[in-house]
Amino acid sequence: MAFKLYNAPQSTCSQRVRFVLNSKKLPFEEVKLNLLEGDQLKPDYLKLNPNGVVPTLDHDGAIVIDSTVIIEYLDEIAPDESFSPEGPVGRAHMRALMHFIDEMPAAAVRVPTFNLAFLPTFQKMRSENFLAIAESKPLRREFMLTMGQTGFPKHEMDAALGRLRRTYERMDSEIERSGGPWLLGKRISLADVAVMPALVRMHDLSIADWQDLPRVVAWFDNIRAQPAFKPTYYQGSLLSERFPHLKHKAPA
Ligand SMILES: N[C@@H](CCC(=O)N[C@@H](CS)C(=O)NCC(=O)O)C(=O)O
Repeated sequence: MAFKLYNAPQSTCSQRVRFVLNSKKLPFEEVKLNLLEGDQLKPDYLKLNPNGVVPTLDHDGAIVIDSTVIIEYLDEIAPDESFSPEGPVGRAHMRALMHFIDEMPAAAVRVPTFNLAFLPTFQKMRSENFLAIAESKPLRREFMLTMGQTGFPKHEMDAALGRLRRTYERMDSEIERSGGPWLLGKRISLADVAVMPALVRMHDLSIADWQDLPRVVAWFDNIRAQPAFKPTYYQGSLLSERFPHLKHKAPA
């Protein structure tokens, strides 16, 4: 089996896939795209992924897109060290959580990410260049236009941070219900992997807001202690490692 992963080091969606590949010890070739330079919008890449986003997995020529779909696919074709509950009811619960995660934290985390890390790059552009980039994005056109070159306004930032806070509270109640330490109980699942990058990102941006939720604090320590964590978050995967203006804020 040969795997080629088109992705970006700092991309939260890519980090989900790298974590599962590393956990399952599946060797993969990594093609790194520069998202700020628009590699994801080039015609050859759009043939693989018409959404113009990373990640994309090429498995022996079969193209699989969308990070949640890719991690489910990997768990299906390499079922050792499974990340899915055994029964259909447990799997349905896991998938429902993954949908919640994609709608809530995975979407919300883009607002602080763009405002705090990427905005200075967009602010340096001539406005016609910025507009051309925004218009060329199949999936993120409106998001970019709403942000503009002045950034998301305070009410959008507050709403995103509120959605993230509600995610930590939901995680807390899921862990309490399942008995922990993971969202679905004793075994780590794809739902844990799906939410991991949002919490890592918020921690990296120094706006982690779950210290009053000890179950979530323990969850965060546990996921960072997984053997797959370090190879997934290799040098350059954290925004504070890439953007000098964030460095002074980086958490210990
Ligand atoms: N639902 C997609 C979303 C992918 C996505 O938004 N990828 C981001 C990086 S995490 C991206 O490629 N952004 C490029 C852009 O905004 O132009 C997935 O989970 O794969």
